[in-house]
Amino acid sequence: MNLLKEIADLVAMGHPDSQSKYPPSLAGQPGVAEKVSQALSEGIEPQCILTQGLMAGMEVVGRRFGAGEIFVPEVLMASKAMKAGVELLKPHLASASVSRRGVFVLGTVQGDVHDIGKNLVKILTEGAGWDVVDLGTCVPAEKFVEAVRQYRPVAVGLSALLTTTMQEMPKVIESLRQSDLDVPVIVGGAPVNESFARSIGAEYGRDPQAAVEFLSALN
Ligand code: B12
Repeated sequence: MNLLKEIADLVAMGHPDSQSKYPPSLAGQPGVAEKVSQALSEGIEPQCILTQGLMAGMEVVGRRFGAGEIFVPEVLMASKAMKAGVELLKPHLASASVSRRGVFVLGTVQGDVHDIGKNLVKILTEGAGWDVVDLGTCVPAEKFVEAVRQYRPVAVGLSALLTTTMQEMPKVIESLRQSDLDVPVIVGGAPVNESFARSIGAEYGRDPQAAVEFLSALN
């Protein structure tokens, strides 16, 4: 669908909305926000806009960044553009009518500032009925322990986007176990996979839906 491709391209170019002067070639022209609104009003499924529009654009950014074709400032603009779209989708992805099912503690591990994926997990688990305690980014193991003591969640979700910071995940699990907190943990993020998750005693979550299914199976 053309509109979804346009949204993906606008994310990749880092143009959040018509107010944004970045990139100069698109100043004053509709950005991600306007195109997402248009897609919603045309009745395109919010989930489709998310995956085939916003996330598809971010995938392109990831490839270009990895190949050294673009740098951190461009990636930051793309993240801003993606967030502008996610904000508009939020009310459609999260339905207020579902009954509350328990607490899910979520955070990006220490040393890691990536939060786009974590925020999507938050939106979709909240939408499915969990009260999400979002500890944010760069969260040290002790903070997870404190939050589990305080909120007694159904489960904990950890996100990491760097091969270095995914090594924090076993540390969090270790700290929870040493504190006698036997709470199930689900881990996700681009470098994480099934076998890594299994090796540290956690469940693997490829995407936010995996977190929803994991939580549903527990509760
Ligand atoms: C955006 C981005 C940034 C932005 C982050 C902005 C923000 N607010 O998040 C900025 C510019 C700050 C950034 C910084 C850096 N980044 Co960066 N970044 C990216 C990029 C392009 C996209 C990540 C993203 O948001 N993807 C979109 C979301 C939706 O996908 P996702 O996060 O994977 O989440 C999905 C799933 O993984 C899953 N999920 C995620 N978490 C969880 C948790 C649970 C519980 C569950 C169930 C599921 C789940 O659900 C999500 C939806 O499906 C990736 C490239 C890539 N392909 O991942 C590089 C990437 C992750 N970054 C990279 C690097 C190297 C860096 C820097 C070190 C660069 C530098 N030289 O400074 C710094 C590190 C900063 C730090 N200390 O954290 C590398 C990592 C390499 C590696 N293997 O370790 C990557 C892979 C780029 C590359 N190809 O080289 N980055």
